[in-house]
Amino acid sequence: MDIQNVFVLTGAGISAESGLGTFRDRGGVWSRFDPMKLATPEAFAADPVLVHDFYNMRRRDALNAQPNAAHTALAELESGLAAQGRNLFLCTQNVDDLHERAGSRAVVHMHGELSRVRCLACGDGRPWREDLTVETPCPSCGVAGRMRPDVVWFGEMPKHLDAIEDALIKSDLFVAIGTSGAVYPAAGYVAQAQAFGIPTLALNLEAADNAGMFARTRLGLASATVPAFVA
Ligand code: BV8
Repeated sequence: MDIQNVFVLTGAGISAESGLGTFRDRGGVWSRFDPMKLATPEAFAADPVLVHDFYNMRRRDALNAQPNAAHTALAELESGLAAQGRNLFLCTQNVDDLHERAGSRAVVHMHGELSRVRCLACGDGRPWREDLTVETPCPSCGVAGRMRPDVVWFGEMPKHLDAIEDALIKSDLFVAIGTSGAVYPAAGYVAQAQAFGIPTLALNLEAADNAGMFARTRLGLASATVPAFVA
């Protein structure tokens, strides 16, 4: 089969070997922190300082982490396909920047990015800065106390959904890497690919919640399975 467009969806598992915690594995982020107290708009309204501290901790961890062989392999896949006039659409649920730091040029962060903040008063989005606190006035509208992490919380609309759906329909291969298939709408993409007759592949450490939806699965560490897939 001639594969022109590859759609790759990544989750926290691809960054696990870089030392960043996953969410639902044993000892994962959500087993240590309550997502309803940290990753919802209501949580931010209730305690913006607690939420900012949580994301500052995640940001520091991400800055101290290095991309691993799986991130690098996807960057090589992107450039290799482009050299042949073909395309990789890389959609990540992750909010870290390890794909970019591994060399990927086009990364779609459907759950937003740790490296960005957004003003709730005027909507202005901008890079996060070390000295930024909850009280920092927005440089665009001047309102203080309304800057939030520019990530997508539970109950919020993920970003770039139209571009994602468009790329998914056009893809010739759907690959999910390091995701538990627990969070929607991302977890539903494999079912959509199947419905469109698109071949599907899961590269995961263990069977995901939606494992039954994949035509093929390769279990193992992403740092081994992704380079093997790309080779
Ligand atoms: C929304 C961002 C309205 C900030 C996160 C049906 C349809 C639509 C919505 C819903 C629905 N049912 C329920 C909902 C609501 C909800 C939802 O899905 N809840 C779940 C818990 C049931 N969804 C939402 O609220 C979403 N918004 O629905 O808006 C809408 C409606 C229709 C259509 C569109 C929109 C917003 C969800 C985003 C929430 N934000 N985080 C932050 O990071 O703090 S959630 C969080 O989960 C992260 O973003 C994370 O990326 C995401 C998914 O987790 P995974 O990446 O999969 O990580 P996990 O730990 O779970 O799994 C890791 C996997 O890796 C494991 O399988 C493990 O085996 C594997 N692994 C580990 N190590 C390795 C490895 N694999 C390979 N190698 C290794 N070394």
